[in-house]
Amino acid sequence: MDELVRGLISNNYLITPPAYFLLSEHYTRDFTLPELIKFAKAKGTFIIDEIVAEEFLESKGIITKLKHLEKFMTGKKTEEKSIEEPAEGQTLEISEAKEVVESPTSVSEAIEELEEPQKSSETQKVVMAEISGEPSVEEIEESEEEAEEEGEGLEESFEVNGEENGEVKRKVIFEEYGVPIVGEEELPEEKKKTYSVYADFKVSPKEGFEFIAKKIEPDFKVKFDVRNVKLKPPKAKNGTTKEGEIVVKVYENYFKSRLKKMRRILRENPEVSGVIDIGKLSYVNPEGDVTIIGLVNSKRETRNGYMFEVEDLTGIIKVFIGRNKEDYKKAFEIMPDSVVAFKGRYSKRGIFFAENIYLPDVPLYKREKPPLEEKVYAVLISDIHVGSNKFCEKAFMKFLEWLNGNVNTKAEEEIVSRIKYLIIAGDVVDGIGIYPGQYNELSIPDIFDQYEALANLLSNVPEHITMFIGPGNHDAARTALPQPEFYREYAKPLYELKNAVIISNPAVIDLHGREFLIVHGRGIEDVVSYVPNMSHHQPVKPMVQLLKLRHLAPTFGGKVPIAPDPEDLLVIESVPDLVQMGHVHVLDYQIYRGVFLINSATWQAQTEFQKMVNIVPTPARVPIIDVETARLRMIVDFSKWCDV
Ligand code: D5M
Ligand code: FE
Ligand code: ZN
Repeated sequence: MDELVRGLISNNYLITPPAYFLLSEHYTRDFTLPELIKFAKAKGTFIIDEIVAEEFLESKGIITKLKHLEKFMTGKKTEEKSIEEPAEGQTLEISEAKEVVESPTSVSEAIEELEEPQKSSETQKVVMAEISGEPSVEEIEESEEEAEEEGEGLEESFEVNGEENGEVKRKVIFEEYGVPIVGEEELPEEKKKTYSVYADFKVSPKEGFEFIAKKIEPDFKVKFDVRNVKLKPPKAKNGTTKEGEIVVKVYENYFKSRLKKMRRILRENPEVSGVIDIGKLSYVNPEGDVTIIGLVNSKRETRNGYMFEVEDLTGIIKVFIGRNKEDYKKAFEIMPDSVVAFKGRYSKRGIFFAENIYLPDVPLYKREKPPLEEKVYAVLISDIHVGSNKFCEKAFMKFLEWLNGNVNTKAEEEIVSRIKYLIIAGDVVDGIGIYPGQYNELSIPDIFDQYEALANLLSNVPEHITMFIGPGNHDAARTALPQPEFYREYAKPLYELKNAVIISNPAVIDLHGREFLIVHGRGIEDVVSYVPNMSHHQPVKPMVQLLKLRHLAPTFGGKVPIAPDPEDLLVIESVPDLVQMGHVHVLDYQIYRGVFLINSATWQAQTEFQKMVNIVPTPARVPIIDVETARLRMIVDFSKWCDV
């Protein structure tokens, strides 16, 4: 691979093909790698595209924009640069790299920052070097020192790094979106993995420990799994139907489905009466109160209140609620695209003046469930993030030992002996390419190995405990919600676990007659963005909000991508006994109208990215749920072993 591309990749920067064509002919002769990185860093980007490249060359006085554009428009490619550069150029680069190291405001800062995680972990460093096969600027400096000592030239020092000049056929391959990847020809020979996939970690049930759960009959059913829903995609009626029409049709069906389901929920509320279609409003007696149910297309604060645009299958109308109304505050809770009911009067001016707002919500009281003969417990976890160098592996191993009977107190003994279920609500591995700079924070830089590592760990969960495992946004699965399953090709080792049931996100599990709604929880992000007084630090509040709206991610076009399936599978159709979410990495719980809501936190310590956005996780706390009451029985804290 080209030296420039390789150098950038090893420092965690990417270059697009047009930018490469622009820069390659000038590289080493007119500018150095640290200079380019410094420039990109100042621009706040990890991707060097054509614009960045152009601005960089301009800043160096190498080109005028016009000149370059002309050349680029004619499509003339510059010759790919071979590794056999004049030694002079190399020397220049080294000396400049060294120079910037000494300057406190230089690019070395950027590079050091990026390389910090490698420094903190020797393994990581080895992995990085092995994968990229390219010396980072830091390593170049080291090489230089070696070279100086030995009185050798730079080429030799590259050989130390396994890069023999000219012998390997260099080739840059550009993946989709112009991301350069390593060419086939130069993939290094398969080497032994320098990271552990926990194959040698084995725990067995503690001898003499009585696992009462072994004798308790399992009683579980996956009540709702996205994969069991037969979606009927609309078909083109004839040969002339265009693709675009099908897309429109899918969205139409999606919203129809949402409206229909939410209408049913809202009408269970006895206060929501006298419902009429929006299209029929102009026929009603202007004196009487009526109720409309519709999807809120938009919401706008005015001087005196809130103005909404509300739509049902028969029409669209503007709905106004004044500040003086009792239900005015409920307007804050309405998220875009959620479905709510308004009671009020239709004015012939075409505006509906609302007195009351009804969120779909859940009934005030819950039906009692018959008691269970035996106490059984379920353990809720999420966001394990195996493969991240912030994964609290020691704490997770302690947890596995605990499940196997290595307990500290009598109370723990009683609980462990009766644990029958372990639910894992997504982000089970850290994945790859999930956020910029993630590569530097991976201890297992391969998605297959991450799932293998996770499965090796989970193979230590005692066999009498049934695991339910669903995907999250870091997993190898569809990004848009709902997420049907882990892609089998990647997560094969999970599917092969004997006592695991793979579930979708979301899913509903019935445990001994209690309904557990299991969701990864990206919808929380949208609530935090759209509803006042919500924060990541207390995730259960946004979870309650979603329950009140009876939808796991109501807003289209927000932070969370939603697949326009022909049916809306994110509606919370039946009221569960318990809702578990993860994603925000903070343990938090609350009872709302008889429903127990809990966020099961994480096994990942704070990442660099989370530091930047002020997310403070509470890793390695394990909530244990009493299945009978669907309430919290105990939190076991393993965080003292989370010293990553
Ligand atoms: O999410 C871990 C936490 O990080 C969670 O609170 C959401 C937050 N997060 C994740 N991605 C972003 C972006 N792009 N901006 C802001 N906050 C984010 P996890 O899914 O484990 O990465
Ligand atoms: Fe996560
Ligand atoms: Zn997540």
